[in-house]
Amino acid sequence: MNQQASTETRDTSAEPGAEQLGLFLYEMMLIRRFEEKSGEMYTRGKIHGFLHLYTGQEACAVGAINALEDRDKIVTHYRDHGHALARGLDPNRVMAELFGTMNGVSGGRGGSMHLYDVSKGFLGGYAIVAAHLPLAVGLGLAANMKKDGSVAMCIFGDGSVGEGEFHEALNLAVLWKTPVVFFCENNLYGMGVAFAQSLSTQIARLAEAYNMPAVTVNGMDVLDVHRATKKAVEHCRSGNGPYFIEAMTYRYRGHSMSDPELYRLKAEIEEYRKRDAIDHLKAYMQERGWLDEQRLHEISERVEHTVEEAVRFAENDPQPPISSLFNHITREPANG
Ligand SMILES: Cc1ncc(C[n+]2csc(CCOP(=O)(O)OP(=O)(O)O)c2C)c(N)n1
Ligand SMILES: [Mg+2]
Repeated sequence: MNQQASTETRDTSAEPGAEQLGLFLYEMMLIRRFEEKSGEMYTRGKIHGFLHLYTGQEACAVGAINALEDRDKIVTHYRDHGHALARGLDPNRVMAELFGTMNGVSGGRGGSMHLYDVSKGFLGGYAIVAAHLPLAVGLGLAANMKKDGSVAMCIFGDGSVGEGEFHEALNLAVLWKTPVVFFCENNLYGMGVAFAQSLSTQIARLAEAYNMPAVTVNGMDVLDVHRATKKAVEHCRSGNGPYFIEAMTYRYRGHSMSDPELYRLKAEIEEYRKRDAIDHLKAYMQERGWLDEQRLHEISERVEHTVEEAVRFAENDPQPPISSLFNHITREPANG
């Protein structure tokens, strides 16, 4: 396993330049603001049900998803807002889905955990831990059978490793040589148990046990994530089978909105906030003269406008009618 991805000898001319990093910064700031706003809307009673915020993990979504092409597919877990936004789903319709209204990306029927947009190859957030890993293997198998050159990205949390599907999916993906990038967001906690108290080894080493190339990256550094994911995607697209990335990251907020967070110290959160991925990227760009006050101001304004517009859209979007309650539950018989 290569834990030194950031210090590998590499061709720096292929690194993202000023323009691409400006886009990464915009997306990361958009996700951060969108999540803050979602939290606010939840406490105001506009969003019901479960809400898992992605704050702190932005570099993972942006670095990984920007390594994909349009023809590629994504399946992810329930902490999915950041992934949807990084994939270019309409923020208005994502917010509407959180509000449960008609023009939400899933018609208001899925909510926060089940964002979906087939036109973007975004095949869903999944609420059941690890249930989507076998689906990714199926997507990879389909890509091989259709020979369409697509790659499936499967994003999941560290909690998945305790599930049988994790092991079944990794094993089959290798045996069937499916083009799947397994992207694990190791934020150090499941719901309330520290990862260190539940697994005796590193997650990437489990992938190695299944004969899958695996790398551990700094999930608080968008460049590190992007670099590793590009390599992984290339590996998969070239017919070499799956690839595993473990991104070490941290969530700043509780597991969901009703988490008293008794399992960690506030000082630990503060410590990770000092390594904030957005601050890190800003500093990187400033050092190179790629980000001045004016540009940062423009990006912030655009973020603010997009999020305000998303809330306005969702607030004015109607609830699905009661008559649609049973739609999409059973299929209409073919002959009426
Ligand atoms: C099969 C299954 N068991 C339990 C749960 C309840 N549950 C929801 S989230 C979660 C923790 C998952 O943690 P992790 O995969 O690390 O993701 P994170 O929330 O840290 O992003 C659990 C146990 C579930 N949704 N599915
Ligand atoms: Mg976790």
